[in-house]
Amino acid sequence: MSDAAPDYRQMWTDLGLDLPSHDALLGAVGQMYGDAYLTQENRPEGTGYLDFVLSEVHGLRIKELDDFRKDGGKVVGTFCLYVPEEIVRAAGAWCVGLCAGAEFAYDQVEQIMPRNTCALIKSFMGFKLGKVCPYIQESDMVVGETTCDGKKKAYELLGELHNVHVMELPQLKRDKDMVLWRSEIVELMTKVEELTGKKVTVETLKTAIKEVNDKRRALQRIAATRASSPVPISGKDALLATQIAFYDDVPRFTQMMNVLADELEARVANGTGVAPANAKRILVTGTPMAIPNWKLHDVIEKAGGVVVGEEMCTGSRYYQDLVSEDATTLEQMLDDIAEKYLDINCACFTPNEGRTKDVVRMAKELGADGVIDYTLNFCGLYQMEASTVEKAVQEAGLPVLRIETDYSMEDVGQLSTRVEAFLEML
Ligand code: BJ8
Repeated sequence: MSDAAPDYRQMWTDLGLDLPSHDALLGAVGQMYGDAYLTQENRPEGTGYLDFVLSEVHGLRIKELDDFRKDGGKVVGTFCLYVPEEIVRAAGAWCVGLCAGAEFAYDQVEQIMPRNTCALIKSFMGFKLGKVCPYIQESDMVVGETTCDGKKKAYELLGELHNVHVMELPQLKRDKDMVLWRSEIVELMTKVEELTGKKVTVETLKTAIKEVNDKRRALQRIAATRASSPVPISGKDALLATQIAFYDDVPRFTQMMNVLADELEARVANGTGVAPANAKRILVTGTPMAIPNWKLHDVIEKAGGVVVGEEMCTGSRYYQDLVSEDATTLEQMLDDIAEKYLDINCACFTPNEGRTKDVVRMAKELGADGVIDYTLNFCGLYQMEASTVEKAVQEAGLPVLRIETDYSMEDVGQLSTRVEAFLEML
């Protein structure tokens, strides 16, 4: 993590962070990063950019957001894939995914929400209450969404502390649901336009669609190389690339990920891998792994397996689909955006057959030997869906291991034992 450079400390103070708590958080994340990432061997050189971004996660990137806002720019924070970054950018604002991947200030969180709330929700409230997240402090507006019940109610609590706008996400995918969803996107557009004082135009939206598509295309290139054996990049590094996609500068990130993809394609061509060709290949599916949640990937890869894909919001759900670039009118572009985003397969939808199909398709395409279904404790949606996923994967001839966990490190030993046994059985 970044050394506590004096200029950053002043910036953090001005943002209202609690410096001792913030130092403790950065220290803990730096330790986790070192253990999980810097111990890897034979990493592609292009992952140096990921190391750099992570080392400046609360430093340089926050300074960029800070400078942007001092010049009159606006920042919009999000917690979910359904918030269209294209709309935010087209109105002249920047979009950042907010921190929700580590335990912090749970004692304060549990005073206002039940203990048996999922770690992702407790984490984002803890970051806010514990005053350790500079991203939310830099966010002029947070956009929430009516996905699961926990998040829905958590946004009410967050709304007492921050400017929050909630999008109503339908839970079915019928024509009338699309009408509602499109109207929510138009309302978001109006909200961001009010925030920035800039109108979304055909030109700005076209540019934003192209920029965000290019980012997703770069991640698709990286994902495609993971079908090779030996795998040219670890699951941990590929996961980190997707996590960083949510908050890094879009054109710069795209450029650097294309450089990484070039290197990975060359590695595939000459047979260079990060893991031996006989390492067991795992597809992970389930709830998102928000930064700095690297726990399961670390356990799998330290046990000798290699993660070849993530069917999750910090994985294929983020980059597999693009918004059409053919539209010439604003109305058509809004239709295309609504369609692309409603296509995401979150377990908050009923039915959610698209997810099961994606898991089976990805497992085949990536040559997976097994699937690990990962769910955060107390996430009823993904826990409920686990048996459907398991059945479909088993029918496709692959074994499944179900994992329910949280962000604490207490169960790492037990998880390792279960994962090792699973890998051995494959
Ligand atoms: S599109 S997966 S990012 S809602 S883990 S908070 S569901 S109780 S994160 Fe999600 Fe959007 Fe869906 Fe993706 Fe609730 Fe479950 Fe917690 Fe969750």
